Amino acid sequence: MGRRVVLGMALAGAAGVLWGSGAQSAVGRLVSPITSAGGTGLSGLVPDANRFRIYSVVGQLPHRDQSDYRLELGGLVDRPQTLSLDDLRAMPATRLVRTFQCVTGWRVRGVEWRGVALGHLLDQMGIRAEAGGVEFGSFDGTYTESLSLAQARRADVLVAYEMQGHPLSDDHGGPVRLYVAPMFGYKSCKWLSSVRAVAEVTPGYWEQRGYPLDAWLAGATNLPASS
Ligand SMILES: Nc1nc2c(c(=O)[nH]1)N[C@H]1C(S)=C(S)[C@@H](COP(=O)(O)O)O[C@H]1N2
Ligand SMILES: [Mo]
Repeated sequence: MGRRVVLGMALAGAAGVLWGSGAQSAVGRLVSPITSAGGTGLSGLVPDANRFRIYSVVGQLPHRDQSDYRLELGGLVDRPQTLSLDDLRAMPATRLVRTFQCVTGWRVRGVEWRGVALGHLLDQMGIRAEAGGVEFGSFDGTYTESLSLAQARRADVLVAYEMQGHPLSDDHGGPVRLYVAPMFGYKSCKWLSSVRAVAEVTPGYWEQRGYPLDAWLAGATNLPASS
């Protein structure tokens, strides 16, 4: 475990914010822990605008080598499959530049993401008619999220492997995370390990703890969780 992680955990507690990192370069990162309350990073103020807070509900940063990474696609589908990072990189890529926003108030403008449209994977999986939702799992062993099928098919929902022109780092959920551009950050499951078609939308980690199922940012064209 790196020095920054240890320092961040010592100051921020076992869960929640580990440190803040700059949007512009992963190299120019500063240790910038803020007070954590129940793992949500609720500090009552935004001490440092335009910086990411690094979140992990398990209190550590899971690591998976790029060559060992696998994404399990399954559930109510005709073609369950396991993809490597190379498989994902060989698919058509989508680039998005958007503001990243946490429901606790911090935001980072102009963040560049690159990855595969989740809808492309859903097409490959052959979603069965009885499916209504998509469930996401993390190799941190704890975090979950979900979207309605209609939400998951939006062109601005990515299975992302690059951020700011670099491979996605451990702290931001690499090698692969979900990036749900039109919604608050908690939908964007880090350390993504599985995508499963399910009968209906199921509440994820934070939703079981009170966050709303629909997490639309202002200005997004909304599709309800039930659609
Ligand atoms: N596996 C996992 N994914 C997660 C979280 C988490 O704690 N664990 N936190 C969520 C929340 S609340 C936010 S705002 C973003 C933060 O992304 P970042 O850590 O890259 O800043 O990740 C989301 N995805
Ligand atoms: Mo968040």
